[in-house]
Amino acid sequence: MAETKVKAAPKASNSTKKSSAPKAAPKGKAAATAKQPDPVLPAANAEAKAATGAPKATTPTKLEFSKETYLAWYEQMQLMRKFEEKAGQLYGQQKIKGFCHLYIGQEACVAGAVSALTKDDKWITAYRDHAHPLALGTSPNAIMAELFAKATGCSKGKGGSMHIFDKEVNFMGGHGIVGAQVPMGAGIAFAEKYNKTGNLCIAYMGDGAVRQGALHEAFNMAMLWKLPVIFVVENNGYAMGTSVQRTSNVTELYHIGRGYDMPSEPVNAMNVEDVHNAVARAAERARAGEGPTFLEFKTYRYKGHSMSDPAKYRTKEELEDYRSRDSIEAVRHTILTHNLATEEDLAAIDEKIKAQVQESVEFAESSPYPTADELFKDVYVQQDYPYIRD
Ligand SMILES: Cc1ncc(C[n+]2csc(CCOP(=O)(O)OP(=O)(O)O)c2C)c(N)n1
Ligand SMILES: [Mg+2]
Repeated sequence: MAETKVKAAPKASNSTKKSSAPKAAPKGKAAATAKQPDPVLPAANAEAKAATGAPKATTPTKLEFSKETYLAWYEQMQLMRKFEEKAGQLYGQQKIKGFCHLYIGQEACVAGAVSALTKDDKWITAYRDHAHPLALGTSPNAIMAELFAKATGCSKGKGGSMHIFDKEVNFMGGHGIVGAQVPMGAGIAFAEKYNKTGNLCIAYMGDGAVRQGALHEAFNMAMLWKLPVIFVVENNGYAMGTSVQRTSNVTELYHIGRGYDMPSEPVNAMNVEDVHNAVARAAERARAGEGPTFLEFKTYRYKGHSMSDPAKYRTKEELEDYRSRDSIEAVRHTILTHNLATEEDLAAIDEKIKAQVQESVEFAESSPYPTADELFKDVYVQQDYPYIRD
């Protein structure tokens, strides 16, 4: 079909780009405006699109999920938060060294996906990576020991905070190079498709990663080969101290999927139910052979980028606004309002988590450091690779 020729739209300056559409929209293919049905956004989520401008963690009047699911979400998210609060404290005491990026505030991004996927699906993410394996079932002991760089850590004390791995729960890391895990996620999905396993890969990234070239190459191939992959951008508004608005021409990041005709949705990720539903829809498509989905999780990190960031580039009001919609508080509220459990039941879960976290610290403290002969192990598959010399 011949493309309809359209006059170039006037170039938008930075300050006016959001309202700079040409006055008379030209006829033809390029005349689509925001008011017309979105060809990429699945109809089922049209409401979510409208809602995500101002995400609110709400208590549903009618319950969509079982009591077990709500309690599992509560427990998983509390474990993530309490574990990381402790890690933050220990970092302050210099017991944990090096880099340490906390996920506090973003917990629903992981909990809602765990409940929507199977145990055999594969996971990969960037360096903000403590919460994913915790929710997948990696022992808090092994993660805390890794933060302490101890031999009993899940990466044998050689990876640290940014390189948590656990094959047992299909967690493929833990990657420090911004965007590197995006093509790797596509590659994992390729393997699943090639081996006809019926499993998929969920690949998380930060908003900083969507401006990496590797993402675009991976998106193209994933669509071309209809790979069973769910790409998730955890849009917490900032890449280190730089806001999305200052670095991206396209600030509704899910629109980036459109260039590849990839089904793409915004998701209010302060709300665990919304996360579950979006991931479940994407998983259904992936398993039906329809290929990838790009989900933009609108979320927020309460702490700075890393432990050395006082986060002076944002306002107190902005932080408080997100805190007031905290996903854990929302789930707690739902559980209590719908009598799924009592205050005492939740307190018992909190106590259990406190003990688990404490145990992980004791385990890490009392574990040995790796020995010197570990230095060249796990670097190359081939142990006598030419670059390794005595
Ligand atoms: C290729 C590359 N460039 C730069 C860096 C330095 N760096 C580390 S984290 C980061 C910001 C990434 O932010 P985002 O993707 O939004 O993830 P978030 O920290 O918000 O989870 C940058 C630029 C890096 N690790 N890799
Ligand atoms: Mg970010």
